[in-house]
Amino acid sequence: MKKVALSILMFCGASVAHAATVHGEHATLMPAQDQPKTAQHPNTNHGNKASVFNTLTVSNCWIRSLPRPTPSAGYFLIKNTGANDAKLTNLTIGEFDQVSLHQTTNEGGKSKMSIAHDILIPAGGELKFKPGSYHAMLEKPNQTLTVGTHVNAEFTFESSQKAITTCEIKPANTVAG
Ligand SMILES: [Cu+2]
Repeated sequence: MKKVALSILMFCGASVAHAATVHGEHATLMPAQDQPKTAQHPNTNHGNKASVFNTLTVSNCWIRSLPRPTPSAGYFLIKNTGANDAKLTNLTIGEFDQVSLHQTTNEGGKSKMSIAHDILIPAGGELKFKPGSYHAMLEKPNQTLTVGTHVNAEFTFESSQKAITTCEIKPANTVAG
């Protein structure tokens, strides 16, 4: 109990300092979720557990811009503040008709990618999707995406918890995010 009270105190202290000084870290604290422009949720069946225990967040999401109909890839950071390990099972991005979760591995100097199973985000830990590793394989784009714009992405975990974030369309030659 003492520890909890202390954390709250520290949090309040931090908030005051935050208000008094100017620094631009808001983005990492609060991912923007209001993107009315292309908000088309194909899945209206949101599990009611999802909003109650929000221990999984996704940030820093970006998508490599490639000319249609070339498949592209998406990268992001998943954080798990919960007490249990989490498993990512699905990702939906309305602008792509086919989205799958892939893993690039290196076997004897040969790069190879395959469907990723058991994508584990450890309790209290994080997992980064990045070039050369885990990535979202984005196929069958249904519209042209402009560099600098954002699209909505909805992540589903094994617990049926969901996380929603926005992904920035970045130039094809982007190295890492
Ligand atoms: Cu792939």
